[in-house]
Amino acid sequence: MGKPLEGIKIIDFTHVQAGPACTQMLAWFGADVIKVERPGAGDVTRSQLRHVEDADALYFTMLNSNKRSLTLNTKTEAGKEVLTKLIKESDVLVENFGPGALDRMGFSWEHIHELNPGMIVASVKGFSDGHHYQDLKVYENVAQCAGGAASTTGFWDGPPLVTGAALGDSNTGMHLAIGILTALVQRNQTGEGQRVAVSMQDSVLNLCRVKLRDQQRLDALGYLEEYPQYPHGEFTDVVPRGGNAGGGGQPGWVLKCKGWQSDPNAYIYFTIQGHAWEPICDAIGKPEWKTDPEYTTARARQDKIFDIFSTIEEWLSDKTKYEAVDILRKFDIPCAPVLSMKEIAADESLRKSGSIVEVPHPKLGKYLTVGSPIKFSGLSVEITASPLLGEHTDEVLTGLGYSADQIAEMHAAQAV
Ligand code: CAO
Repeated sequence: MGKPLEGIKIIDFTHVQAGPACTQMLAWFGADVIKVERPGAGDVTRSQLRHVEDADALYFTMLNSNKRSLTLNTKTEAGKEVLTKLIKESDVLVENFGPGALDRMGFSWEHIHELNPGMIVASVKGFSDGHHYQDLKVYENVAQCAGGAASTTGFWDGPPLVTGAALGDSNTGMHLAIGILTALVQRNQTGEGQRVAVSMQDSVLNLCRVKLRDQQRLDALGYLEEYPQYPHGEFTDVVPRGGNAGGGGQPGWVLKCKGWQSDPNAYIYFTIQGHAWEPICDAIGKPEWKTDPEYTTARARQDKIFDIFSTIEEWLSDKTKYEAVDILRKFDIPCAPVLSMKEIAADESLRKSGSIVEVPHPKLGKYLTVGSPIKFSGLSVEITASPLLGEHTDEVLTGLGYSADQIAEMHAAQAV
């Protein structure tokens, strides 16, 4: 069976993380993704945080697998000519330059649409068109702050906190991928391309919707019953940082297990799901709580939730996080160990499912990267190495009809 996106040609004008994460996923699913990079330099992440001298950094290799690399100085006439030809025969152009850069290059949406009416032009920007910050350049943590994640993450007595998950970058790329696929489906119906724009602020906000829910509840009630501040602490008029509290109707917390004094990740996340209260009492050796009206309902438990968590921590004190989860899973209690990256890298299940893969690479030998988190019954996603800078330049130019002499001239004309 062919790959679903086979035949879709994508000009990948992306760099750093937000855009590359999007186009990498489309490449995994079969699109021909041609990464256009500045000659001599390429995507800045090729050289950022290297761990092997003269080899592409993992930051680059882990966001650009399954692609081809074409070096092109699109500020030269020769480069513009090649880009024009590419636009005429491609389906999608994806970019995440700073605001206005594509227009300054001479490739406005109107011009691209004129060259190829079927083309989809997909962009990531920090803020959406017309937003009062639309001129700002944006990186990951800036977006986490602007999208509501930072003000609602962390502990109430500390500053706003960003998370290690790339909510601003990769998450925005995933939103953009959905937008591109939607526009491709619409093009099948109408024959027309369109612009698809996703802002990092909006993508973070989309994942923070429960906090917007909480703001409205707080406005109405003056308190939020599932937050640690309730009922003993104070609320102001803004959604507070809730530490490790569960964001839904099920109270939860990160609890210490055996060895927490020396192992920073000797913890589990423990959720007190309503229906699991009786099994929890049995599991932690507190059967008397099953019938005590002070404990039988979620509302009755709320004002002593941290005492309950302390009791569970006492029970956990002689169990490793793995032992604890193995006991609790038998009682149908939603929980998981807090896993370090070292543990995740070595996880046999993740390797078996293809969620973590080892990829051979000409300069790094091999490297570990994430595979597709989406599993299909009719597609097996194979991850191949990211391209070296300009690895496919001659191949792509030949495909566009350039002769060997013209390609040599092109290289000379584009020299920076
Ligand atoms: N040939 C010639 N010029 C090229 C080129 C090529 N192949 N590829 C890029 N360029 C030029 C662009 O034309 C642009 O030039 P001008 O500014 O002179 O018009 C420049 O390189 C790129 O500028 P930039 O603003 O994109 O790059 P930056 O390093 O200054 O900013 C970033 C980086 C990420 C802050 C900015 O691109 C941005 O805000 N992007 C949108 C939001 C985003 O995606 N952020 C996520 C990044 S991941 O953390």
